[in-house]
Amino acid sequence: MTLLTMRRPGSVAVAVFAMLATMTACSGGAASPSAAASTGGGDQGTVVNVSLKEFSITFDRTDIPAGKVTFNVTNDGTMEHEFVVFKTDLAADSLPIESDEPEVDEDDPALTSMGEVEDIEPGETKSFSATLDAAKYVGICNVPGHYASGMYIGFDAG
Ligand SMILES: [Cu+2]
Repeated sequence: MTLLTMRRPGSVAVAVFAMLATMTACSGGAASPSAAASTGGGDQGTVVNVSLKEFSITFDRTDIPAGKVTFNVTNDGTMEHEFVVFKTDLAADSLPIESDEPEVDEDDPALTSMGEVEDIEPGETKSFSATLDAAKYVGICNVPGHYASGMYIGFDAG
């Protein structure tokens, strides 16, 4: 999905398709059991403001209690990015890489996806919420090449 979008960065149709495909995948439940779209109402839990740029990821807070967390992800860079959170005991700079693509293997058993936002254009903010156990997590941008360029951040919840 990401590769398709990357090859046609200007295509609104592809972006919409990607969003619909993501929503369909989420309704299946298996890939992102804790992810939920932020509706703007209700309890957002702990809010973490995330900044993406070439090529780094920064949070506005380092203390993240376990429980519901809402990530407000802003693309402060000049190219399209995405943000994915994995629960994992691996170090942030040591995630498994796919054999045929320069990106993290999101299906690796050492990684549990907690949710993501894709296709974030420069200047755009997208949000998602996840319920985090007290554990170790890594947030990355998995646009091909971006993880290896430094777009990752490790953090603990709890
Ligand atoms: Cu990126």
